[in-house]
Amino acid sequence: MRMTSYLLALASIVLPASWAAAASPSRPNILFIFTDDHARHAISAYGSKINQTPQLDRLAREGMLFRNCFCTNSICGPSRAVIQTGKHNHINGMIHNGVRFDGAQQTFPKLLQKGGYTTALVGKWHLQSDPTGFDYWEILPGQGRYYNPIFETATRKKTYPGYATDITTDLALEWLSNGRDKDKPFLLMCQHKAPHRAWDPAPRHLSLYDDVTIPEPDTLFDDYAGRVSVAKRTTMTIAKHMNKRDLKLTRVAEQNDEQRKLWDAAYGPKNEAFRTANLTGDALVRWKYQRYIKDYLRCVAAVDENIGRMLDYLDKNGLADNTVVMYSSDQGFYLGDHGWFDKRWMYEESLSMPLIVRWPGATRPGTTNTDLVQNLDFAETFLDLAGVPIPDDMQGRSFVPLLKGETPPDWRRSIYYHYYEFPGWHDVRRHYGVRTDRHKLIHYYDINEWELFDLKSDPDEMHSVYDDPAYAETVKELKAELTRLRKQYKVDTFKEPPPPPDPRKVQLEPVLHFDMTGADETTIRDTSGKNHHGQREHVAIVDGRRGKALRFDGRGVVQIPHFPASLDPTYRPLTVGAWCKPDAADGVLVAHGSTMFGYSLYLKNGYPCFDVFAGANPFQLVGPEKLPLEQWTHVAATIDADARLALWVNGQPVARLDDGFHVNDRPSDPFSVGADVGQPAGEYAAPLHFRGLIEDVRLYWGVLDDAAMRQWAAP
Ligand code: SGN
Ligand code: CA
Repeated sequence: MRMTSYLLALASIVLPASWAAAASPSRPNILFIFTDDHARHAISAYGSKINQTPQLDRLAREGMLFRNCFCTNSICGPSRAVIQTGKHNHINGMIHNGVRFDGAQQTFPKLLQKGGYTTALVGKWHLQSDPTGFDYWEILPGQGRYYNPIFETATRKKTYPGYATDITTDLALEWLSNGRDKDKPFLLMCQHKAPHRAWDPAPRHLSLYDDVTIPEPDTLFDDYAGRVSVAKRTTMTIAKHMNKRDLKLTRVAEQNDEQRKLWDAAYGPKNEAFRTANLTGDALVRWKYQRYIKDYLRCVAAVDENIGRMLDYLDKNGLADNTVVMYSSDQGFYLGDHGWFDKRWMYEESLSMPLIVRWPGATRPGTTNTDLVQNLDFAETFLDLAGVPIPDDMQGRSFVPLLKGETPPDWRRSIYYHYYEFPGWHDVRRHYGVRTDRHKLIHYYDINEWELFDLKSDPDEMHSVYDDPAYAETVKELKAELTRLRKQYKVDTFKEPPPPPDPRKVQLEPVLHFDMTGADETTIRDTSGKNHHGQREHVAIVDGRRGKALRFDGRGVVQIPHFPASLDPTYRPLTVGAWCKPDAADGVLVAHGSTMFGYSLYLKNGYPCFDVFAGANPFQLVGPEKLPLEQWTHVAATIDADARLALWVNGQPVARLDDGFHVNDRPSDPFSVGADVGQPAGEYAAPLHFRGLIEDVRLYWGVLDDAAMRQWAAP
């Protein structure tokens, strides 16, 4: 543990009154203030170059700031599950956000409750199952929303007018005042949604930072040379992967009239100026960065103010001295660093968690700790603070000694990290790794690529030295350390779900073919032999171009109701298409999924279009010419193994996009023909019924070669 002399001097002034007097009080209250995606480099106590956080700074001044706190898995649900259990995700089950946390397992709130604490949780939870171990809980369902949020308890749902960060604090304070059993020490987990995407600021902060330019990170224009091959294939760049909602070029749906007015007054003129400026290239990236970072920091400003409200409440109600206040966030975040937003990677910006703890009477005010700690240690620390025994099966270690200024000689020298959410949002490959105070070794095990960073000479992790002979010994040592950690934490025996098939290895074969032979009253038979039979509603079978065709009258659809795994387009190269004879200029030929994950081949104003959505990132191709009405045309779309998109009309490519993307996770809505059921998988309002004839519908997991495409499209 280190302390600057300035802080030491400060501490010696403050100590006699508050520190020496109360010798480590037993069973303190615990206030855990937790945010979502708040990176350390957006906290001035951590040296932020982009904002001021006076209330967090106050907490740091009065407590201990941890410079080396890291998550075990840089994603929301998993981080929360680790905190609940004190165990790595392969043990608590929550390896990624798609899992439902098993709340029946041992968690620290339950142990505190048994140990005589009264416990409460408000705000973001995001573990899918109901919270357990709390006397009171009131949470945002799923991700929750910023404006007029809905909160739910075990028995009811309620919409609260206002802004989520304020309301979460209101609920927390209300419980402190009137909800809790005042005869018991309390645990209060106050968990904000902010500053999570889509970074919607409070009405009072909509114009904050309007008059300044926020400094750009040095790595905003990273080209990913010198890093793992897949670094450039991630869909989380400021340049290409921010949607209109992120950039506030569309409104927030949940606002009331008054909020909308303020919103329009703030963004309206700024958006107008943006539209007339017609920015392109780097200037456009810079504009997006400013828009993004300002909204992010506006959300942080509301968090900081609300932390101030909580601290003031403790002061005014005589609770400050016997309450441990701990501030953290589920993981870090890219604030334009490496050109990105989001998290997931084991690189510093998203691996790091802020951790500031104020423990009057035990922790020396204004101190800094540099030992390696993790969210894996939070549960153990809370139990230790409360004097409740720490179960042997927990995998972290209480940092109470660190808070008292004593680092045990056998404190950990390395941390283990493991990210699993692939396929999924933003396309970050699964990886595990080890970090010491100096080095970081990462293994992208699905593709068997490694990275090694020397954090001393390359703190921004711009150049992997894995292949540098000068580091051969370090690689050897760290590999041994990884093996040791994987054994210690029992990762080596864990069986995880297989990754999606390598697109290059997928064989070309039709997986669905509707040629309309063998159709009956309710079913369209799949003649590919793969049994992807479709259900038809309001669709007639009529004579077509060569054989039989489907006749759509503006309300019909053919869909495959249950989701066969064999139709999952995740990371697959594909060819999809049909012959069509449209009677109207708009209509869906084939669609699967939604604007989260999915694809759609359709006509808009007569133009053929192909949309692909990869984690809400839109990729779109539009043909240069309208399709003739009442004439047969062959339309198809392809995504190849390198995720290049193409749109084909009559066997010829008419539009291409070289940096497109695969559909990167399982679409939620069915595969459909003649309309898009459920949420739209294209930029239109669903169902966008087709009118006219469709025949010879085919889907392949692979790209047809030119000859095969021409044959299918032959008149
Ligand atoms: C949402 C976001 C993603 C984010 C995940 C996970 N998209 O899906 O950008 O990575 O949550 O975040 S959004 O368009 O819906 O905002 S987490 O905090 O829940 O792990
Ligand atoms: Ca998060």
